[in-house]
Amino acid sequence: FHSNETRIGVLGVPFEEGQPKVGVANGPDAIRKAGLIEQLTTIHEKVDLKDYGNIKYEIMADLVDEIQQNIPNMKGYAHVASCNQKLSKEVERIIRDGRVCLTLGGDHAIAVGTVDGHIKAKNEDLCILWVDAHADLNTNRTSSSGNVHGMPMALLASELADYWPYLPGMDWQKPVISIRNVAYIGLRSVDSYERLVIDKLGITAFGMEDVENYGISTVVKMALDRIDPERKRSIHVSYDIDSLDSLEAPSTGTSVRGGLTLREGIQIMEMIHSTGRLGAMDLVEVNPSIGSEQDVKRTVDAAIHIIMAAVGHSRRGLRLKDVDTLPLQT
Ligand code: 6HN
Ligand code: MN
Ligand code: MN
Ligand code: MN
Repeated sequence: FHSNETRIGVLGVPFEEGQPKVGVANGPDAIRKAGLIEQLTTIHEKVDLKDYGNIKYEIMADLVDEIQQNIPNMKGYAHVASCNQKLSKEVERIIRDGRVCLTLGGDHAIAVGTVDGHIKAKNEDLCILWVDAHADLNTNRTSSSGNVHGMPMALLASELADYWPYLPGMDWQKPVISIRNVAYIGLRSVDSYERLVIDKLGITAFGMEDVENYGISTVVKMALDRIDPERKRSIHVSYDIDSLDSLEAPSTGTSVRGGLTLREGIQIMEMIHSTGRLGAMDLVEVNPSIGSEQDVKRTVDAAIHIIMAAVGHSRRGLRLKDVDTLPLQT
């Protein structure tokens, strides 16, 4: 089933304070420059696309000094809090405008804002598919890096709220999503405390060995059975490009070999599209400053393929409307 109108809003978030590598802030522009917007409008005649440009935020000045003393082990905290507050509002506005919100990162710390905005716009329960090599489930106590892009899922999950200190400047963010409504696909680099949380809370987590054993289609079906059993929830896909194998997506900050093929990555999003309930998607961690020109091209191109699948591009080709014969020679 494809409704004949597709309403999409694209939002860029040039944010890189959630991790130490320079360049991931240029992800949105690299993806646009490679032709994303033009390609999206070719999916079919009825695509209504609006590019909201790149987000701009002002840092909450009062946070800067206070935070570094009071919240240990969250690098760039003032930026993370400030950017996500603005981002949540923007995502909420785009979804309320009746569009699927497509957010281009930036590092994965921005998922705090996109998921929050999605929850606020839909005002109902939501489910999350987290496609990633990593679980992004660290707290500031368990993280060995202090990089907030390894923490967004722990900030969002209601079950983990008690494991955080008071976070000034984050009061707008309510950790209301239950971890029972979250499924991971693609895991292969999980920290010990993250593993503990996954086991204790019984989180739905499909690692690469599950993809190997069951195949990607079955994995996606099993994930949806768990997080959206009644097939009624709005789906949030948070797609970290490092879920793909390093050969498919070399230009990313925390690449891990042995990952998804691009075919598997596309298949996931075709299946999500066919539910008709994709509400928002993040495509994060494309870093055009990592690797050769070829590497960057390949990574950006993979990102575009995945996004195209998410919004209805079919590998079977476009079905012509009201045409069922070939044109004759004249
Ligand atoms: N990402 N688990 C590691 C950490 O630093 O907490 C890696 C996190 C990677 C985060 O790729 O979005
Ligand atoms: Mn930086
Ligand atoms: Mn991630
Ligand atoms: Mn990752």
